[in-house]
Amino acid sequence: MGFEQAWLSYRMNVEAGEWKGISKIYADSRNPIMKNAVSELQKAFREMMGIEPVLCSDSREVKADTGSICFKLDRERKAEGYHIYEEDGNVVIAASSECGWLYGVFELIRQMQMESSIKGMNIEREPVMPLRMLNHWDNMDGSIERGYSGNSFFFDKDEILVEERIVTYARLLASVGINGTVINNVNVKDAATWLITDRYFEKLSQLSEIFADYGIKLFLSLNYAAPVELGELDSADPLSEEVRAWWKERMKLVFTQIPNLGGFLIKADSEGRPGPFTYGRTHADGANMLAEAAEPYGGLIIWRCFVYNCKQDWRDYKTDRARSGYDNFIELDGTFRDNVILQIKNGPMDFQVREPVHPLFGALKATNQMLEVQIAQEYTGQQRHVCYLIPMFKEILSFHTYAAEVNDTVEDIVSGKTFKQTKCGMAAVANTGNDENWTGHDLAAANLYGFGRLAFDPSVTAEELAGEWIIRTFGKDKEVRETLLFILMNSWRAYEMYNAPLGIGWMVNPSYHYGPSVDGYEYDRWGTYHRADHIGIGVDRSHHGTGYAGLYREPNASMYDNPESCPDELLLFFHHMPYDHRLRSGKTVIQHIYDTHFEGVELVDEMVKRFEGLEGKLPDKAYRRMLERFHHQKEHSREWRDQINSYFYRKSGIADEKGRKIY
Ligand code: GCV
Repeated sequence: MGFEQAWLSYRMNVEAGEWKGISKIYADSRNPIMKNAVSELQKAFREMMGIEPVLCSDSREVKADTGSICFKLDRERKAEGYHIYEEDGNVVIAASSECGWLYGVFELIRQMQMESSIKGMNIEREPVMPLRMLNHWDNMDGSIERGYSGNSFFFDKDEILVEERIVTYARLLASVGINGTVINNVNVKDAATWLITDRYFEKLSQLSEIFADYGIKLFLSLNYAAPVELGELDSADPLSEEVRAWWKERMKLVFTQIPNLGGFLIKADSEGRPGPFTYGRTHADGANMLAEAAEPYGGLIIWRCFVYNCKQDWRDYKTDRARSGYDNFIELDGTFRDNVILQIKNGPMDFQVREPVHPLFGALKATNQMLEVQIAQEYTGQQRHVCYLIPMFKEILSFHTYAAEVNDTVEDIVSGKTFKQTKCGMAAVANTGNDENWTGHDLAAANLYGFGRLAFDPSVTAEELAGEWIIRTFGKDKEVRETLLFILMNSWRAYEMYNAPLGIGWMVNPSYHYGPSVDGYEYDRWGTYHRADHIGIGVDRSHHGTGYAGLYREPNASMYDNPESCPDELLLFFHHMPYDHRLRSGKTVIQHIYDTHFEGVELVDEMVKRFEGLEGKLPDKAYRRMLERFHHQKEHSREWRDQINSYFYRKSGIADEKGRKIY
């Protein structure tokens, strides 16, 4: 399938005379990263201004010039950081490494697209989070677990694809500062177990080389039971000498055969995947065994904390899936090797439209940590509904954990500020596939764009990111900008309004997680309940219930524990409340449910109406793709509204104060 260039389409016309005055680029482009940087710059000038600055290799001439771009070595600067400034009418990009120059080039192109003035330009940046990664859940048969934009562009029929698209993929990632990617699903099965064997080394090295030339490290998801499943040993016990020796040999082979490999991501003892529990060992035993073997090659072991008992009996009111990540890992704090990073989902459940921040953030003090978010919209409309997630990520990053007097937010922790760590960062479960526009819904690309930019620089607002993404993708037209900004900035709020109420989550169809099914998970064995009856709804996670609220540091623990101080939007996550309980907003729980469901649909109608006004102002193909999805969202939001409202009307017997139609 063909593919578009997303925000690197360079389809807009840059008019500004200052930019048009650039006539030379001074660069030594022998290094492959520099070669890519320079050719990107040339492409941008050519496509947006129709000019071809001359490439000169001798930078001594630059002094006598104006209207040129040149690259300068600045050894003081951190790797990946850059300083762009104007000097005597020339643009200088100073950095200490090729990656810094590459990021500087993408920054300059961004400034060009925003038509910022060159005169007096002075931009200094370095990435706030050391690791900024994508996690693809791509299977080797070409399918993607929770993929909503076509098939994999990495794999097909158990083979690795190395196609032209990969280069554009790498450009897109580098342009927003993403520096690592895990290309295969964390559920490693069948052929994927063989990725660490010579069956796939050649293709993997080709991929890793393409990525390396854009400053990106290749990572793989690993099958914990590989020694057994590859038929070489009878055990994967992390304390067995034989198993440890096997991994040492394997890591030596893999790291020497795949240059630029960054390391491995592991899902163990979770949802049926094997892990150290099989041998009565801890997650630290498992992670440390792999880390010791990968350490000589600078390899990282990224170990996921998504571990829970997925077979809870509904009569059991004490077991709580939300607690399990914490309970499984807290005792292990400080016992992991230095090249292990624990990767923690943003919330304790699973990427719901609203969850509290995972309590491990702020609790773990002596362990490298990474935040995992999901831009694949598994529970937030599957890239058929528009749901711009950056405002949610901003809230998560700015959450105060109270783990320290200062620098105590999630952002501080995963940037290494709180506990002085260098191996930390943020990963997003990717939303890409081989659809022409990469992300199914054209507007879902704003999540990919925003995620990368945010991990590099969390100080940017969600609105700024949306605004610049719109300009870079669709150009400068004012109406286009204002309309799409309105849609993006209201989309998460709208989705939350017609979805499960007040933080309770999970009212989706089990297994494929799309569309409303209030009781779908209530009568399932996965321990994800809402516990609604005719009097009230919610899970008691206070000290009277599962005690989950107490896992946070004070004052968060007390705030969540008490229904009077618990924020409305999370009330039912923490408490079982009667329908006539008055929220802090002044509304009763039941009236809140009705109102938000009606208002959510009205907001979608408004978004669709405004979108339809853009006909003729957007590229036709993109407009039609989006229009089809908007029409679906309009219908589907009504289904959500009606199912949720009638369910609670029938359960509670309480009528809507405003007398609207509830079935
Ligand atoms: C890759 C959820 C998803 C699964 C996913 C899992 C995980 O349960 O529904 O598809 O598996 O999370 O994050 O490992």
